[in-house]
Amino acid sequence: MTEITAPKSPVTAAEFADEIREQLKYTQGVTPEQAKPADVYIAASAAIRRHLVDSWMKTQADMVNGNTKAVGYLSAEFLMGKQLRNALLNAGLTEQFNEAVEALGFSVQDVVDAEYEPGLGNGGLGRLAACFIDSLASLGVPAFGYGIQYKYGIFKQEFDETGKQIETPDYWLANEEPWGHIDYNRDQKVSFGGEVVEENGKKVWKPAWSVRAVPVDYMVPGYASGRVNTLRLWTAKSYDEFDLLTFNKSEYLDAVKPQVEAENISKILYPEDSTPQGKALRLEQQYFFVSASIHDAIRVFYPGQDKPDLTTFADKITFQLNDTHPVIGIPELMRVLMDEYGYDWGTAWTITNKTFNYTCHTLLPEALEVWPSKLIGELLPRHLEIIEKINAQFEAELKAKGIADETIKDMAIYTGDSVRMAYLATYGGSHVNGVAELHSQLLKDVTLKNFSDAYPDKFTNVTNGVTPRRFIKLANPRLSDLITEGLGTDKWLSDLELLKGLEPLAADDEFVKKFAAVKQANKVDFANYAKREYGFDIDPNTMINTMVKRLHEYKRQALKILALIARYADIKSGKLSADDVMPRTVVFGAKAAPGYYLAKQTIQLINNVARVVNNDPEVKGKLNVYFPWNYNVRLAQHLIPATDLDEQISQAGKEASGTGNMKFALNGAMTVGTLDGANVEIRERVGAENFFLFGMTVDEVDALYAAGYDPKKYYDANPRLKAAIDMVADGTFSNGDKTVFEDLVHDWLTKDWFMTLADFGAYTDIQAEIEALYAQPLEWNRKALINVANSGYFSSDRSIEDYLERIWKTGPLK
Ligand code: NBG
Repeated sequence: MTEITAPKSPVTAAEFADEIREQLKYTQGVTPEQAKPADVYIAASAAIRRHLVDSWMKTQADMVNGNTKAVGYLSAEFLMGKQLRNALLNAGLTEQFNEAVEALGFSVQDVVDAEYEPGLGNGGLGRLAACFIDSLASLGVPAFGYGIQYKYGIFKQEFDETGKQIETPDYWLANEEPWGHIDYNRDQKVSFGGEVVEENGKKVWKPAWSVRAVPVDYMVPGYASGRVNTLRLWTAKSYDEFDLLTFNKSEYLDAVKPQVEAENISKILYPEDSTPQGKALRLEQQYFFVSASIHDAIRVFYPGQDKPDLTTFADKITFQLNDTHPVIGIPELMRVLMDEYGYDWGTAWTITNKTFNYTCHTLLPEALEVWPSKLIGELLPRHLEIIEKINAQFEAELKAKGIADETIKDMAIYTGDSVRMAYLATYGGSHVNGVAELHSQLLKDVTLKNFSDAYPDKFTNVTNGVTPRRFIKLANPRLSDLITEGLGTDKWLSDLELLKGLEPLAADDEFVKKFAAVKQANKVDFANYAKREYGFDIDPNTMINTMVKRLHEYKRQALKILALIARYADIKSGKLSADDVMPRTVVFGAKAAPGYYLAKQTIQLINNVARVVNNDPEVKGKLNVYFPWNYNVRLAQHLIPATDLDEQISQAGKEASGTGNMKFALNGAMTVGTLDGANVEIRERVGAENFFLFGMTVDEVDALYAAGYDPKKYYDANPRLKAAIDMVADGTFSNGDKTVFEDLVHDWLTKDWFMTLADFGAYTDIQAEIEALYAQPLEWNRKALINVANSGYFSSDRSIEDYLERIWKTGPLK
């Protein structure tokens, strides 16, 4: 007997249809006959919200009245993905919805398609934040996600006819957005600029201008927990309406200038920060959401109190700093406690230090934010003073620990010219964590070594995870059903380690065949989706080999494309008969930062290799390359379940964790990867024999750097590598124009910072092993199933449990 624990809602499909009708009438003002799918989408969303609202209010009341410390997850990004299906799942209304929509005469697909995906994040970091708030709610832990409701999320990616990436703005709020509730009555004032003066021996900040931070609240329903938390995204509004006097002089643009400037703060995710104005805007954004959130937490936890006892603040809420973006919250809380509530420095420091913790998400030194002191001084003069004082206290503390002056200088939070936000976060909070074991170790050994030596107890690890609700249940219903069948329960959705129970079934050929059939059906689905959405003709009977992630040199999309070109060259030169080639469809998905030249060249190269290869009759059906544009959560949900082989091929020591790797393993893909980030832990769990490992280790990479790396040597020594690079250089993929990829080729041959060329041989060697296994479908699927069975650890529920135990020291609401 299969035990089903998914939440069951008391409402029937007919009742739910009535609720949708009511919303159509009272909020949309249309009859079901007049309604479009988009109306039904809005009405259904409103109806679902009504089912969640009691739990939402109760969760808030229990949080404020009880004595369970809440979590405030401060993040500049929340890459939520579409909301409707997730809300239905967690509210237990999926079936009722499907039936109701059909009863109303609509197609479920049309209604679901009417939702536009918000892109309020860049990649892994933003998607992790979304997984974490899902898990917090599912575990019943009281929490707020705090961030920004950007008007424009990450750009929409298109490709022009030459294969170049074109960025267009993504105005996701063009149509009604039913999930966020804007709450003008819970606004906060956030101020900037001006000067600090002394009044009666006290420092007083006299800001020059202010914006109104207005919260937009999203319900975050837990799965089967009865709890609904809040994601509070701030939007910036101007206090100044337009200037009527100026307007009447017909100077229309000038009349709205202050308003436009204020509202620019929440206009766009990650404004280009290569100019001073762009830098200022980023810092304004960061301070904007963090200041509003701190004040909001005080409002929530000390309701109606003029003189709250904020010495208890750290018992009410713990703030997690998601990377360096919210770190200005440390001096802000100091300022609030001292200047607004009159606490002395020491008390304020104790509270602040206890309240904050910091998660670092990178190993690239250039990704740790450093702000020019001048900029902070102009925008936040009081904060700069506080930072200077924190730095002085820090130096004294280090001196007292007997640390050498040279080292103290290296560790400076404030150097005079600049402020190092990662250092401020490390000193200013109680804990620092990396996001995979290897990453946390490298933080201690390299990136933050001095800090780890001085404060060893602060450092810990929490390996990332992903939510099984969205990335298995919603993305892969067939596999979900099979897992439930195999385990005899669907409890795995809230206890993913139960997947371990599938391991014995890997010995059962009948079960493995069912598992293979699930993958095959998903591949057919994906082929249809790719046809419908992109016009691609993908053959679902080929191996689907996927590489999806941001485009960055360290992730080494170049390695994949060069290996692919080498394979193509083998066939063209007759070294390999096309008949001997195992048919493969390679799918890329990646956005490059708009100003990142080499990354954009790589995109252009992939597109042009795809054009040439896909149009070459000699390799037809053997090798195909597709690059669906605008990779996002929705595409991920379609592509991951259909993937046979996943690529996690970053240079060892560069990918902090990766979370795509977890999603693929959980959906029964095999991984080819380096010993980097969470790959290490995935391999440990699924077993070395079930993971295609290749490439240099961190130590080997370091040794090669130290010895002096010369990529040209690898080019000269490996004829296949040479042939591939020569084809790029000679214009094979650019209609004979040798200039198109010349910079890329030049970089490979002279710099190759992430050692793509050095790992090329190992990477192409392991392809034989991959193809030999793929030729035995039963064995391939057996291993893929073992991957699923042993990846339960990579649930974001487990990550959150680790945070609760190691860092936050709190738990579910009682
Ligand atoms: C990214 C890392 C990934 C990691 C995610 C989530 C940033 C700054 N970092 O390896 O590159 O999986 O964070 O932790 O986006």
